[in-house]
Amino acid sequence: MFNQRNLAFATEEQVYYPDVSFSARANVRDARIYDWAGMDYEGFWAEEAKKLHWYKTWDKVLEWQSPFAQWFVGGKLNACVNCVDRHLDGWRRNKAAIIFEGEPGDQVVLTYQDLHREVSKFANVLKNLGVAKGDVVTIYMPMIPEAVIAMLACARIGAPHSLVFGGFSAEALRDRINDAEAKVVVTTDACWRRGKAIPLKQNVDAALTQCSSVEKVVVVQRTGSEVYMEPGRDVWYQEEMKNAPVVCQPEIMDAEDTLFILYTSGTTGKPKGIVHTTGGYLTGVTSTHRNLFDLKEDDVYWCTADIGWITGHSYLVYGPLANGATVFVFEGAPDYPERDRFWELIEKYRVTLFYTAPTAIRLFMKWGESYPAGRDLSSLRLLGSVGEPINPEAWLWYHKHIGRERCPIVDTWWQTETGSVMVAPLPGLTPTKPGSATMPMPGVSVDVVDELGEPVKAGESGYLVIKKPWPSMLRTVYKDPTRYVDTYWSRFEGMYFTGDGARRDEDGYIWVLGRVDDVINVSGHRIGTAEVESALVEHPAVAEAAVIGRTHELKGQAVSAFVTLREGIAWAPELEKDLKSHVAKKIGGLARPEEIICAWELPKTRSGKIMRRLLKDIAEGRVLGDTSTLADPAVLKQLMSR
Ligand code: 6R9
Repeated sequence: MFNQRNLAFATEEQVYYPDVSFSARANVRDARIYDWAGMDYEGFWAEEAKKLHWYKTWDKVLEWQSPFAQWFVGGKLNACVNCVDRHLDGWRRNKAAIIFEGEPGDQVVLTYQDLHREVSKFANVLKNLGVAKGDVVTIYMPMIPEAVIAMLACARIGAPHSLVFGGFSAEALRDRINDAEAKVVVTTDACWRRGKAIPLKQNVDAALTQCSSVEKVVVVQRTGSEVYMEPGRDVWYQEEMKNAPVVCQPEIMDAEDTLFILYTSGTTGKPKGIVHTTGGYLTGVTSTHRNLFDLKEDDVYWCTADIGWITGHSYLVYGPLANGATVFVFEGAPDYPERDRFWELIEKYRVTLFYTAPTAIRLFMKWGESYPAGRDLSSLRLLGSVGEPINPEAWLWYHKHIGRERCPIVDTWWQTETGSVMVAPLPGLTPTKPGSATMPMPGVSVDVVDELGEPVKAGESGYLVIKKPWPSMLRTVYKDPTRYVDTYWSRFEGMYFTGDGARRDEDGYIWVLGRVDDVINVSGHRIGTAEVESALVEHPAVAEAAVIGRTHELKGQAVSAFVTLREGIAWAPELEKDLKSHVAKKIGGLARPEEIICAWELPKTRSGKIMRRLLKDIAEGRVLGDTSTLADPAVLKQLMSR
């Protein structure tokens, strides 16, 4: 197959082959894995599932009532037991599960045994606060060990968690708490960001003025900032943990019980609660983590993604811990106190596997190679990329200046909805091409199809779809199965539509081109144009708004907004500033528009649809595409002459 060195590639000059010595020791070295997983994907996934700890094995691998799937039907397990308890029997109990460094430089090491104790205690704290199996717990925390502990404690007692990224605003938090009807919120007083304490508890307080479901708030003391504690509602983590019992029997969960909900932006204003279940999700993330990162017992694995995103869930918590890995967790920013902080950490902790995002790599490129060059990165043996298409220049820079031309790069395409990686090279097998996520993972049926759902020919572009169910797939949109069907399963008959466009090259390699729907990918984070638009029109000065993603050198895409103002309101630089902070307040800093352009009218079709395509051309300074359906050409003139 393609791992043969004599295989001819149509684009030979761009091909990077796995190093022979790496391949010889790789976890996956037999290319026939693709064939047999392809012939019997249910059998393949069942074999992967058997590597987990089950109280009871399943009666049936897959129950598929399209588009609703159940995997490992009748199987019983607990995700926390798989991530923690099962490593306690042998020597691994004294292995570091988490090595943490905070932004100020504080360090914590938790062995698997330590993790077991802390998780069990916190599970008891949650129970004591009234959390029972099935109750949702919202976690709004920075990257500290207590966030991992809180997630695993929820999993232990069968309480689905819902993480909300710490950069989200009080209002975004409120909406997510209300949609999930969370009973308890776990947060911190504040978090460290470039030497400053950024309040989190304050946002929780603001959110909770409009959340009736929340009964208790647990506050981890992180920065020591002064916070308000509501009597009868708010408790300190450190206080509760003091006397919590160390034994907590895990709940025996059904394979299909919800493990967590995670909100993600879609094409309409309201974020979707993506539902992941226990058995299939854990199977998917554990298997892919082991195979993609070629995990060995003595690796130190670092995933820079925040725990509030799916990458943090799957490849910082569940996948690596289920595999008994040593996970490095870092709270801070890459440029604080210096621009070599990441490389300093790799040198200091001898990190071997490093997983980050293209947006970070482009930033490192901009800062220059002297920062990594000054550090010993010889411990690294594999690099990963996730979150957005990686441009070939960034890939080559990563390969040369971080991997020092020794480390394979796994460019991993996947989504919150897919739960685990769907398209990526296997590091010991797959020759890579800079910028291509290469090919579907074993047992996964990804294809690129045209408007009619027919596979595109080699060299052509189309829509990225998934044709068969997979264990870690989302099961539904929380409380909205219709939206699940409409969003993902209605575009093409019997196929899951990813929302991404892709090209398949002459060698069959997949090149993901980015979103083809109304989702903007800013620094690897998804933002719905509709969310930003509705935030803008809520502002008293704005009559109408259209938001697009335009190409941005560092962020991949940036939010660009076009607005028309209400009668009598004049455009001014202060208003632009005010609108930007209004969006940040409504959604979070990530969604803050890069620029806001004021127009007297937005370009629309004769049927009244805003022509975002033209706005994109304007924002990117391109020659305008087809304008024949435009209702009033004068509108464009004004926008162009800005
Ligand atoms: C894991 C994650 C999903 C969207 C996805 C796509 C983009 C992610 C990518 C990639 C090209 C990669 N994306 N990884 N595009 N190459 N390796 O990022 O999940 O936050 O849900 O975003 O991100 O557009 O559809 P999520």
